Amino acid sequence: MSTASFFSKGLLDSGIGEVINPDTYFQTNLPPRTLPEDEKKVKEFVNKHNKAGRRIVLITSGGTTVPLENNTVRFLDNFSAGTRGATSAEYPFNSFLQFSLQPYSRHYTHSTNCFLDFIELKNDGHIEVISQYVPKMKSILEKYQKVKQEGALLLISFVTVADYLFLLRSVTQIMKDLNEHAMYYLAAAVSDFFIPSQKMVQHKIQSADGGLTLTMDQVPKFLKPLVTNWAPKGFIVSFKLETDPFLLVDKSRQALTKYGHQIVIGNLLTTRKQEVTFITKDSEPKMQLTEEEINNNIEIESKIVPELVKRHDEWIKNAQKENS
Ligand code: PAZ
Repeated sequence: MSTASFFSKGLLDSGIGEVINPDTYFQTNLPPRTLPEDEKKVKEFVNKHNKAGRRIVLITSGGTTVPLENNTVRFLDNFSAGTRGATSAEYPFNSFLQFSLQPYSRHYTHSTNCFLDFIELKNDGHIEVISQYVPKMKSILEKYQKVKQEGALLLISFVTVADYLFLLRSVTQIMKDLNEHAMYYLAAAVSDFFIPSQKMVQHKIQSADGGLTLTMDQVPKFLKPLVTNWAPKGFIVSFKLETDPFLLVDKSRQALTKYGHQIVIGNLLTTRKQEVTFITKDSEPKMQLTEEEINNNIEIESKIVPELVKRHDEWIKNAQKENS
């Protein structure tokens, strides 16, 4: 099976803000300026790969910022380095909405992995990859070039939570006709709180005025309209991040029950790279890397993605049975 994918990339509450519904949110906030251009790219991408009989996966990844001023100098960010989405996009499915780390180049962009440390300047002025790094870089480069040649990866950026939500709504609606063949892999860390533009100060907040007290409104729970209206037949996987191990499974199950999608993958901040829990309607298996796998730099996404592809296959088969 070949697939194609997209990939994408804020919190503080010190008061009680308003709660609005998703429609009001979209009516009272401005879409990103690049939305029409991004929609065009996504339509072309979806049409091309759909015609070629490839499955399409929307991967969202990275944090979402919440500006504190209309002329933004300061903002709050939700934690995410963007590793989950960027890494997942390199395994058997590839696609996205993004900021921060990107697939393939992520191996050479961390502060501990600066690409300049992998190359050397020769006496004749040529620049070469240091020989010990060639095998790994060659293998990543081959995969990257293949994906590029096939146009199997579309990168779309977002920064603020508003950018993210407008893009998410547009992309899922463009993918709606793919029905059960579309997968939504929602790993972005989406802020739960924001300050509406009309309640935000115009200019940089001045520290001369003393401490800062913020009142934020709640970002509406967009998973509800996504599951019910934007992508009602799609295979939808969301992630849930917690820091308290005693809350993880309960909070993940609450999300699954509330929104009615297929899987919530629960993970803890401290162990997210070694362990996740798949919460489905009738099970909650843990997926863990062994000590040996950790020592061999195996990435947990190399297990998550094939498992999801298998479950998506079953989802498609069941939908086709129901339709026949
Ligand atoms: O990008 P990263 O690898 O640093 O972190 C990934 C993650 C923990 C943000 C992701 O797996 C996740 O749980 N996303 C959902 C976050 C949330 O509950 O809003």
